[in-house]
Amino acid sequence: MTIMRDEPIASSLPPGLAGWSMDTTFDTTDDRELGGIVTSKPLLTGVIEGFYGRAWTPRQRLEMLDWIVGSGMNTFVYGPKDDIKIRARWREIYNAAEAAELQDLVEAARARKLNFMVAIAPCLDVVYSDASDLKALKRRLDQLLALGVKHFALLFDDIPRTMAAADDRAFDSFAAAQVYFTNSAFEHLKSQVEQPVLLFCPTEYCGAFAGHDVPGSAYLNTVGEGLNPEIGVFWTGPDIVSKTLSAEGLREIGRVLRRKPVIWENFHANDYDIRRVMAGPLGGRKAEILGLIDGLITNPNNEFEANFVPVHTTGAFARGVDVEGDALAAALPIWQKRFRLAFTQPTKLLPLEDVRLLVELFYQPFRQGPEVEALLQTARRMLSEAHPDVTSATWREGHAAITGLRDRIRNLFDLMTELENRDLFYAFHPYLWEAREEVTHLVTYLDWLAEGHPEGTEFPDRDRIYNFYRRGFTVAVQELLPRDPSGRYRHHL
Ligand code: GDL
Repeated sequence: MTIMRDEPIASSLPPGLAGWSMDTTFDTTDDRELGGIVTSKPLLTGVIEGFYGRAWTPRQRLEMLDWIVGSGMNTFVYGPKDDIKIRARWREIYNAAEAAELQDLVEAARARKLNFMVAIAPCLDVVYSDASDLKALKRRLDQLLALGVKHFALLFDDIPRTMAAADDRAFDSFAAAQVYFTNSAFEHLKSQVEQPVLLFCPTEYCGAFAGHDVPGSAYLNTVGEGLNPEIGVFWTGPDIVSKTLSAEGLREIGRVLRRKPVIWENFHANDYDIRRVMAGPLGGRKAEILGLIDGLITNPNNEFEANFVPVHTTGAFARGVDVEGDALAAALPIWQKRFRLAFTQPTKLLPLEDVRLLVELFYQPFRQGPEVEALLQTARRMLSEAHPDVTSATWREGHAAITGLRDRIRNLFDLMTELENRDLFYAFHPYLWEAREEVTHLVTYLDWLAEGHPEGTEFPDRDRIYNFYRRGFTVAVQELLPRDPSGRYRHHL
């Protein structure tokens, strides 16, 4: 969908989103335990295109702005690792075509009253003490300021902690070098524009990178002490992809940083595991954390179309709504409108229960959807003995239930091939293919068990190449370091 610049916003929203309430000024409660830390800022909420891999298209970004508005959030951060001028070529300004593309986004965001933030990641080869590098950064900022950008992020994620020899001489530490560089950028922004916003992504952006000792991290303490208090700091939680974000953990990082963190939410990211997509609701976070953060910005799936429920439920969470219940239930029928089946007159949509099944199958990083998980549990029980009593009512019921799941997945797979929206189709196709293959294989096995094969006969494994899509170089390397059920490495297993 191309949005005309002077088109009124309400009419440019996708059907179903236009009437949604937009609450971008959601106020977080002051948290006294942080003592003395600025708390009155409105929560910065939204989406960061901040993953590795193929970036979204300009059209998808415009659509994402609508999703952000529709889910009551207020910010889009442009930061694809795939934009070479964000990271490897950070010193180079955008050419005319690239600048025009960004300008479109600036205007589209402005028309929707959204904050539009641009990331620059000078971290790979910057020499922090080199005046010409600071000049290069200012030139980049100036170009973006001229395009109307007022919100910026400086990213120092995923880099080695080594500095140029000149920096080792010039600064007490790696953190001090980054603090100097970032503070200087902020001073420059303040001299050019009123109320600029700058976020800093530290190299230690999660507890794991601070050796699981946040208060003891010299790096984070230096950032907390030295970084201009008006600059926000990104934090992903205890891990890069955090199962939970606890109030206690957020108080701890808040104390060290001397400000509340802005959460860079990787819960729905999938760039680190190409076999998965996270299409379910946000989870593992309780509303009590809202008073302990200055922002919640989600970095979701590479597949744009898989992100409707993630974005919607993240927005709902930021407004204090129960995500896995109310927000998910509200999002599904709206998302369903994108699942138009081609060649149907009048238009037919993928049935709601199939949209729900899609979400159940590709739910969250740490669990499947509840219904699918219950069925997997049934299958685990059925296969927990070498010679199960396949004539028992429980076993037969389980067999029927798993067969039913297979049939639903096959049906979903077939219907998805008819989607008019091919991006949506391809967003799930590889994952759905695997799901169908595996569950079909499982049912074939259960059928074979149920047939009561004669003692000593083997399941005809040659009918299917053994685990065919889990082969290749990566798996061969991974198999060198097997892990036991508790996750510990046992190379001799
Ligand atoms: C990261 C990267 C991010 C990536 C994510 C998930 C941060 C701050 N940086 O390490 O670009 O998408 O993990 O793989 O999260």
